Amino acid sequence: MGADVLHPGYFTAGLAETDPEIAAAIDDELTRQREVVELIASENIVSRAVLEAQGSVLTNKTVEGYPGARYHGGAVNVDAVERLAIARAGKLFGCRFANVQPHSGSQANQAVFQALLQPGDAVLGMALSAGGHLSHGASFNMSGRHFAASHYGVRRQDGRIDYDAVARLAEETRPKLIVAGGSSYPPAIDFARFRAVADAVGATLLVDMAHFAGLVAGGAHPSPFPHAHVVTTTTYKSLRGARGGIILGDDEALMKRIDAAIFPGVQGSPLLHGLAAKAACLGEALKPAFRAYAEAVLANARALAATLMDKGYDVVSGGTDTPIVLVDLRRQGLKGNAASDSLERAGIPCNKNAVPFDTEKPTVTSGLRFGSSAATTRGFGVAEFRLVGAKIVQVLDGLARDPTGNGALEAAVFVEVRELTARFPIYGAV
Ligand code: DSN
Repeated sequence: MGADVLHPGYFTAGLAETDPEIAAAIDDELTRQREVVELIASENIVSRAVLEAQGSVLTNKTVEGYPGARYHGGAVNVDAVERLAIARAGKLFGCRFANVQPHSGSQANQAVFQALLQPGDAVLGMALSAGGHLSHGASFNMSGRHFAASHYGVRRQDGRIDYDAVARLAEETRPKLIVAGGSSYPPAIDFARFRAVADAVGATLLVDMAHFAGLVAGGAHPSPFPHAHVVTTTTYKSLRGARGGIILGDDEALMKRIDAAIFPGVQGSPLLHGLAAKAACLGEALKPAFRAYAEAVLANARALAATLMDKGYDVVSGGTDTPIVLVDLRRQGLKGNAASDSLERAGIPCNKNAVPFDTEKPTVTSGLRFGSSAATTRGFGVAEFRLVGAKIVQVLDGLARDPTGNGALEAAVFVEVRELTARFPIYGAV
């Protein structure tokens, strides 16, 4: 009896036929992605090839362990995929070892903590409120609950890390691990300075380059190597891949501990379809065209920052060296939540974000975080980012003037946004 008798259409019918509700939601999401100017800094638009790898039959396969040393049989093809992903990650970032199994950036960071620390050990990371990430020791995250986390911030006058203050904190708290990097810190980080601080107290230096990894890959941002002992990243922001994480390093003994921390320490079976998608995105990032993409992401973010500043908006740190632009709305008297809702209704999704020394709750905030990676992928250049910056200002100025009556302006801007995005189609013209 074939599968078709037991469950007709199982291997042949598509989602629209078998589950119209889910198919409709996915179709609607494609329409949304086609129409809006996506400025959420942790998003991108993957290639058709990456999409194909992510949706491949590798989702049927389960293994545990690493290539050549699996706990399940039938691993020959996924071994080849994982070996390619490892080799490509090492070549792209110029390091000797890579673990490509983390399901996410948070799990990559968890594995580093698990590999290098005992519960209760001291760690030092950037405060969430200053632009750090949950997994860098936030009190409500595993990294802050199980470890003695201290935090450095940024200077009030320029929104930048005070490296002398980091050095003092490290002397006081004697961390075993120092984390550099964050989720909303636009300037470049002085990796050499962090390494000097780490060396002075005998700490390991972890650089989390999730937001600017694509720029490092494309030569548009300094590399954390050789300064970092270990580097984590996600694959789906400026690196332009499907969702997932990677851990990189040059120290064989340390990376062996990381491997054991990912499996069996933090995760079980890797997501093999995701692993193939990572390999595909790394392959794309190794091609010469990716360098032009990385340079454009940076130029576009800077064009957006400059446009907003020209119109009187405060951009934290006065610009950016990454895809991130962080806007402080306090001068306009706006809250981040209302501002992001208004921009979403105008077809420009972004996220509300705390700014340094914010007094609003995380669900409200006084800021907005923009990222240039996704719109750059669809072909936007500096001219389009200036135009989008002007539209953002139009919407936000309107909201500041009339907090409850901005609907007509939002709708008018969305019409212009649709006209703009229609000129830069994704996944084929409609
Ligand atoms: N780390 C989160 C962010 O920056 O939005 C998700 O990737």
